[in-house]
This record gives sequence, C-alpha cells and structure tokens, in this order.
Amino acid sequence: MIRRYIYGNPFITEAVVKCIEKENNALPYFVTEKKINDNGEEYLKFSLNMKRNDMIFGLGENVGGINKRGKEFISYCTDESGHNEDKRSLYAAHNFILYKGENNFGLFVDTPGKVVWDLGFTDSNLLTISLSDVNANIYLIENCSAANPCKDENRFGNDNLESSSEYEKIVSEFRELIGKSYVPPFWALGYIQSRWGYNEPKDFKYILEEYRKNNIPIDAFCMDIDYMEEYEDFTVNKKFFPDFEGFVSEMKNEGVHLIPIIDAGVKIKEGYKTYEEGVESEYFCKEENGKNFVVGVWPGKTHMPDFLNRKASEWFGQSYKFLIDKGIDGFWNDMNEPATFYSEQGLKKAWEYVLSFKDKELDIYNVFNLRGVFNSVANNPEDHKLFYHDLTETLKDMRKEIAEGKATGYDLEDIKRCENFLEKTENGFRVRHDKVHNVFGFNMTKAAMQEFEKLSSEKILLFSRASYIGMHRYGGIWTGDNCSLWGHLLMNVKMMPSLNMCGFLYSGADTGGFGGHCQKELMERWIAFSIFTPLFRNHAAWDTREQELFRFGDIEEFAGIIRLRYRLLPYIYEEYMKAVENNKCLFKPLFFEYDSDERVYEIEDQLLYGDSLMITPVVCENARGRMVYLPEEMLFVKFKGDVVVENKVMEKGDHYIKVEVDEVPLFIRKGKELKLCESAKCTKELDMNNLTTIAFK
Ligand code: MIG
Repeated sequence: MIRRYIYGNPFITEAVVKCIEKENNALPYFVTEKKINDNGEEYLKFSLNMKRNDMIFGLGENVGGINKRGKEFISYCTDESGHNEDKRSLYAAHNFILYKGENNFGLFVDTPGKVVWDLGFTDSNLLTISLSDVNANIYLIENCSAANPCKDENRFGNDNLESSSEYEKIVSEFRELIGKSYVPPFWALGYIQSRWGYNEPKDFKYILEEYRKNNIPIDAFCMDIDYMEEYEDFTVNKKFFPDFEGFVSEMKNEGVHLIPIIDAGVKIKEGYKTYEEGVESEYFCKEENGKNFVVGVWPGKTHMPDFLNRKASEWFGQSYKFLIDKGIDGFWNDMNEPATFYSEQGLKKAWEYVLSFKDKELDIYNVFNLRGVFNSVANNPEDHKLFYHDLTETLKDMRKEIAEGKATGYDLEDIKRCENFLEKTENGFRVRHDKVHNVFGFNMTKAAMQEFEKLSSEKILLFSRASYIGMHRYGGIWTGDNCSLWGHLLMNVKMMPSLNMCGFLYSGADTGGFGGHCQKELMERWIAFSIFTPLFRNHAAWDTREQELFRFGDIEEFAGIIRLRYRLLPYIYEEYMKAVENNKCLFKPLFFEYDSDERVYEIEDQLLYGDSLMITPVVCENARGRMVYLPEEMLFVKFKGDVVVENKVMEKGDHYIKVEVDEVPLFIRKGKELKLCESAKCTKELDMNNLTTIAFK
C-alpha cells in the first residue's frame, strides 16, 4: 500500500505517474520537525530511532554498500570524479530507501532540492532525513504482502509473484508508482566501445578492424566531445568528418552504431544556430535581472537551456534532429547536473580573493584557502542561486494535460500547490535553480526522449549522467567518472541493485575505469562482471592508457568473455523485459529471494541476476578464485570464455570456487534454466531462435 504525505507546497517533479490521494494522518515511524537553517529559513527534518540490526537499502547511485547504514549521503546532483568511499553525492538524486526493521517499508522523498540522508552517521542509532525547505511529497510503501500490485498480463507471464519477498514487493509497488523503465533498442545490449579522444573516422575504423580480426563482438562506439565543432552541440567537425552521413551509414552496414555525446551547455557564439535560436526564443536560464546566465564549460562561455520550461525542452529535443537525420540512433547526455567550470560571478570573486593576498605574507590557513580558490570555482553550489527557471509555459501545459485527461501523477490541487511554491512574475512563474537542482538532468533527458518519439520511428538509445527518479522512464544512466581501481569494480557490483530499485535498469559503469590506467587483470575481471550489465561500455579518459580490449595481450581471453555476453543475450533480454513489465529488479540482493536466511543480508558481492541466476564476480586483485555462499543447492556453471568448462550441482553452504582470469562463474537456481544462443560479431547477426538450454531441474 502506498500513502502520500504532502508537506507544504511541493514542486511537481514528475517522478511519479500515479496521483495518490493525500494522507491526513501523520507519517508513522518518524518524528517530523520544522527546523531553521543558518539562513533563517525553515526546513523539514524526519527522524527515526533505529534498532541495532535495522538496515537501509536503496539510494540508487551512491558509493557504499547495498546496506547503507552508518553513512551520510546528500542528494544533490554533482559532477564528482573522485568516487571515494566517503563521497556523499554523485551525479544523481535517487531519494528512495528500503528500510528493514521491525516493520519493513519503502520511503520516497519527492522533492527537487537537496536532501541529506544521515543513516546513522551522526548518531549510529538515528536515521534523519533533512530537506532544504518545507515542501515535499513523501510516499510510504508498506504492507505489500497481501495483494501484489504488479500482476501484469505480460507476455512473459511465467513469474510466480506470490513467492516474492516483502522487500521485492515493496520495491515493485514503488516502481509501479514511478512508472515503467526505459527499454533501449536491442543493439544497445551489445558491447559498446568508447574513449574520450577518438577524433576521426580512421580512429573508429582501426578499432573496429582489430575487434573483427580478434573475434570480439561489438555493436557501437560512443563519440565523445571530440566529434563536435568547438564543442558546440548539434554540430559535427567538418575537418574530421567531411562526410559524416557516409561514415554513419558505412558503420551501420558493419552492424555498428555511433552514439554521440550531447552536453548541457550551449556555446555563446554569434552565428551558431542553437545559440541564436535559444537567445531569440528566450530558452536559456536567466539571472534574477533577466539577463541570460553565463557559465563556463567545455566550449568556453555557455548558456544553460531551461529544461524545466517545456517550450525550451521541446526546442532542445528537436535540435537532436540534426544528428538523427544523419542516421544517428543513440545519444549520451553529459554535464547535465549541470556541471560548471565557473560562473562569471564566481570567477570574479576568486580573482579578487587571490589578488588580495598579492605580496602579503601568508599564514597556513591562507595558503590552504588560496590553494582551494580555483578548485571551488567549479561546480560551486553558490552559483545555483544565480539563475532561474521559467515555469510559466510548463504549468499552462500541465493544466491543459489535466483538462484533456492526459496528466499522470498530478491533479489540479498539485498544480495549485506547485504554483504556491514558485515565485510569481509579471507573466507567470519562475524558480531559483538551487531549489530544483536535482531535476535539471532529468528534464534534459526527458526533453530528448519525448522529441525522439516524434522524430524517429526507430527506438533511440539514450543515457544520461545526471538523473532523478522518474528519468528512468526516458533513458538509462552510466555511473560517471569512476577510476581503474579494484574498489570501483566492487562499487559497480554493489550499485547495480540499488539503481534497479530506483527504476534504472539500463545502466552500467565505465568498464575498466574512466580515470587512471587500467591493468590487464582488472579489465578482465571487470568485463566478466559487465557482461551482465545492460549498458556495457568500455570508456576511458583521454589521458589514460588505451584500454580497448586488444591492448593488453592474450586477446582471446577478452574475446571469449565478450562472446559470452552475446551468448547470454537471450536471457539478458528476456529478464530485462520481465523486470520492466513486472516492475522488478534485474540485479537483486540475495535477501530479495532468500529473506529468511540471516546469512545473506551480509553478502554484497554475490547478486541474483534475473529469475534463474546468481552471479559471483571476482573483484579482488591476484585472486584465482573466491568464496561463495549458496543459500540453497544450485548448479555451478563455469565458462572459459564462452565455453562451459564445468557444470556441477553444489550444495547449500560455503564453498571455494576456482576462477581463472579468463573464466566466468555463475549459478543456476533450482528449477530454473539458462538459455544461450551462439555468439556473433554483432547483435544483428545473432540467431535467437536456435538456443541451447542449461537447466537445473
Ligand atoms: O569534464 O566529454 O563523464 O564520460 O568522457 C569531462 C568528456 C566531461 C565527463 C563524462 C565523461 C566524458 C567527459 N566528460
């Protein structure tokens, strides 16, 4: 059952697709207080006393474990390249937790501003959730054991939903509230090669040739900012790509798709189409005085499209047409937290500060302050108070949708509350960016996907860096600038179920690590995990060791693992679709199924994958095997590359399994099966009708 608690005048984030009636009783479990912050403004704080063994799961894209108790997290979309264990914010704001206590429940805090989740960090037995103001929709999901809401007439109707644990039911009910997850085109489940620094056709062609020569399947390349003209969105560098269309179709004939990047900021340059259109129609975010806000990003000075303004969104979404017309059928949206290198105001202040110390003797504090000045100019939250979003047209459109019976997730009362939250202007409504920061990237991606549906009859691939719950309906996410670290492989493993709980099924990390120099063994272990993530992309920064799969020697070892991914695609696709249709997770913690086994709550490096499998990736350096815990008897299947080399029933309990660097272990659950096809050089050439089955009857 879902209950909705309305506090103050919440902004309509469009995270939910069902309009739940207002609950008049107080939110149970939590003490609710109004507090005053340092600026004298009111905010809401919810507190709950935790028992020693209570656990907290969820929060999507964040560092830390599957159980996040003990840490503090801040939902505030941030361009964060150091994904250390102590980082409190990454690129997303996924305000959903699954609480395991005396009463299990799900809680979704739907508010577009900053939210601080103190999960027993300040006081180990106290959970507090602090909002940045007094306005939010809070959804409590509990008592889901009776009627499962997700009994869908779906074409994969072989699910036994009655056997789901309460955790799974809570998550499913939440997922039903926020709407079905995005389904990418099938080719997007293939292997994607990427690197910041592929400049021209010959770079891509050379890599493709190596992949083909070495029998490594591949379906797509990402194109990073290098393909553009001076980092201008919706342009192509003519020097490098004199015949871009020809190149796109040449690659497509090879079964390879190109996925260009689109950045949020639009370069300020006379004569540049997107800039001029945006200025002309007033589609950019404005300062308080009405001047277009200027922010430095890749292209130099830019304006930020006002993605919260539906008119501006439509325009920006339509701008992708330039590339779609050239045969492009996939995109990744970057820098949409939004990431900022500097604001003019911030830069000015920084210089003033620095110059004030010129020729003076520095004490130790000043030395540190000075060193930090230019670092803090980038992605400075203070800049978020300098610009505004115009909601006038958006609200008109929402009212129209309600009148036409097309609105989901909000009614007239919600609109009125939202209008009260906003600042009234002469012609309508506006809001300062910091108050709605977390839905910026969401709206960029929504804008694109909504227009893609008009622009193309084909399904288009889209994934984004920043996100908010609700965005999972419009595209996938990659988890940003990780590093070539063993710890980041483990983080990838632990993050997948949390992302799935929040609806993000088409997701994955930069395999091999974005920053840093990847070593051979790390890459092998990483691809052996990423073959299970729907978004499977090898991506790296320009200044790191080249990490395409033929760069490490022993190429056949890499090739075999990628071919296994392709062999698994019938299973991956079917389980993905089942997860979408039934609002379930593809990656599940073990306790989602084996909830009565106390042991499994501690296990975070083994995951259930779809209905049939348990996966047990090797995430440790120099390991030639690992310990696994089997909550029941299972069939152990070990692949060397894409060939089965071991296949035996193992009983419940602890085992050590040997796993060489070119091997992939998995377990088939009792009464379940795994369907495999033969591998091919790309998804287009897979024969999905000729399947081999490995079953554990
Ligand atoms: O400031 O486009 O996360 O994947 O390669 C860096 C260059 C901007 C950040 C993305 C990364 C991408 C990079 N971008």
